[in-house]
Amino acid sequence: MHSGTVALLGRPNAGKSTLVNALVGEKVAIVSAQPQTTRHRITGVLTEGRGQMVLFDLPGVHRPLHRLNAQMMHILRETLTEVDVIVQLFDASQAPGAGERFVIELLADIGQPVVLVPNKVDLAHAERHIGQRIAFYTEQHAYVSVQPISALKGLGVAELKARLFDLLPEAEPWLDPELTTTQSESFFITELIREAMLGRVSDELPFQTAVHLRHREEEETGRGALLRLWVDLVVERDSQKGILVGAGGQTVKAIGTEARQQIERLLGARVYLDLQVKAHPGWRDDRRLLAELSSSEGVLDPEE
Ligand SMILES: Nc1nc2c(ncn2[C@@H]2O[C@H](COP(=O)(O)OP(=O)(O)OP(=O)(O)O)[C@@H](O)[C@H]2O)c(=O)[nH]1
Ligand SMILES: [Mg+2]
Repeated sequence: MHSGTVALLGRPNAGKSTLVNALVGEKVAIVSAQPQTTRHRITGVLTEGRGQMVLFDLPGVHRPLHRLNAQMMHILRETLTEVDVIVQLFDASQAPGAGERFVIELLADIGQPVVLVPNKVDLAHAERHIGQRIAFYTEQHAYVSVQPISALKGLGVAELKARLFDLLPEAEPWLDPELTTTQSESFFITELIREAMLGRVSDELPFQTAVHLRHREEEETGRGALLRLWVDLVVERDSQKGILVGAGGQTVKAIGTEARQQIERLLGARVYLDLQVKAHPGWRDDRRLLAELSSSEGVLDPEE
């Protein structure tokens, strides 16, 4: 059997989280049309007769301007040095540029095999230019293979999976085969709320918003388990609160309804969600809040 770790590398919005969900066959990572959706290392686990693949979904590569972003890039760099195989994903529907060069630079001192994966081949723009876009990468790094895919439509994903298992070292699975993720339930809850929020707001606001689970209680009722959640949507400035609250509170209400339904579906419990919008100037540079926000993150040491 072949078992080991795989890191997902690429720019924001390349489709890394979509691919991790497609490989695992279950939703373990949130996805949105906004860049910088993933802020932590999310672990997805896939166990088959062939072995076990531990996938690390990572934040998209970008130049950090805040402590939050520096933390994101730090965990990314660290993960790249630890894994058995790296998957470098790019959006094949877009012309490469300086952002892509910055991603390739991260591979300069990396000795592990890297598989180049052009994604979004379902989009018309991707097909026409794919050869030339692949060449942009292969001229700058020695990839072990190239596998075009559509993570969204599932095209090429089985082929990619087979290639990745081939590249993993011969080893028995070391994690429980039933496991699909190692993140804590509380962390996944805040992620699902952030996903609902990202689907409702655009532009600069998503970068400036965090989800903070203040308190949770579980209760057994005659109708099954009830999960009560008290959650803050944290923004940078008082003036931004209005955007999330919306006229007559309709935006925060819609985010809450959407998130509650997702949490209920994925965790199989009834949920009561108290969602508040709060301003916390400078939260992206606040060491204490950042530590608290990542404390429930399911970090798995590949050496364990
Ligand atoms: N058409 C198309 N869209 C895709 C495909 N894969 C992902 N997307 C879309 O691309 C957007 C970004 O997807 P994500 O999976 O969140 O991208 P990511 O690389 O994890 O982004 P960050 O977490 O911000 O780094 C979403 O709107 C996805 O639905 C694909 O194969 N085809
Ligand atoms: Mg992501």
